Amino acid sequence: MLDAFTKVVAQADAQGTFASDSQIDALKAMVADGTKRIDIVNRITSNSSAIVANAARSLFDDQPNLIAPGGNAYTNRRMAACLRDMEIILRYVTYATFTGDASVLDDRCLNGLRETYLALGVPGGSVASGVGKMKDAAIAIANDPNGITKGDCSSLMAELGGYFDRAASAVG
Ligand code: PEB
Repeated sequence: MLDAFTKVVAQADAQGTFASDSQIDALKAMVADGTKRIDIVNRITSNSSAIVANAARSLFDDQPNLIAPGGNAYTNRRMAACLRDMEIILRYVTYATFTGDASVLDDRCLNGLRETYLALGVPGGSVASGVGKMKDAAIAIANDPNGITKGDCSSLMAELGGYFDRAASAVG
């Protein structure tokens, strides 16, 4: 598991070089935006239940076959597993956002997930659609200008969206 800083160090060390100017500039920009980054993680974390529940409701509205007999989220056990999976994915997206690096998401959540879903018969495209719904909700909450000092969060929102896209395309 790397963060944006350890990734730069690992890359530079592998080449036996000092960190480059552009790498230092990128990390400087990350530090300058650090409070915004932590605010984003905090907002998503404290709204995680609503983000998961609303995305799942909307997914089952779109794809009612999932909760009908024979569907992959049919029975309380599978429904619980489904909500838990969405929560796990959201949790790893917050970790990646926190560290500014996708490796924690890749290594501990997405690696092998497609194969797991194939083996279980869980429809990966439906999971991807649920992740897309969590993305929209998370960005709406994290990017809400009300009740917070206003600033430009566009690059952080693009980064956050990228982690959701990465999760969706890993299973979809
Ligand atoms: C991944 N999900 C399931 C299992 C595993 C994961 C390992 C099998 C074991 C179990 O049932 O608990 N676990 C999960 C994950 C990590 C992990 C992401 C990362 C660290 O450790 N069913 C649907 C929806 C979708 C869904 C499309 C969006 O119809 C999910 C939610 N996952 C789902 C379901 C099961 C499952 C298991 C229903 C149970 C499948 C079954 O037992 O038939």
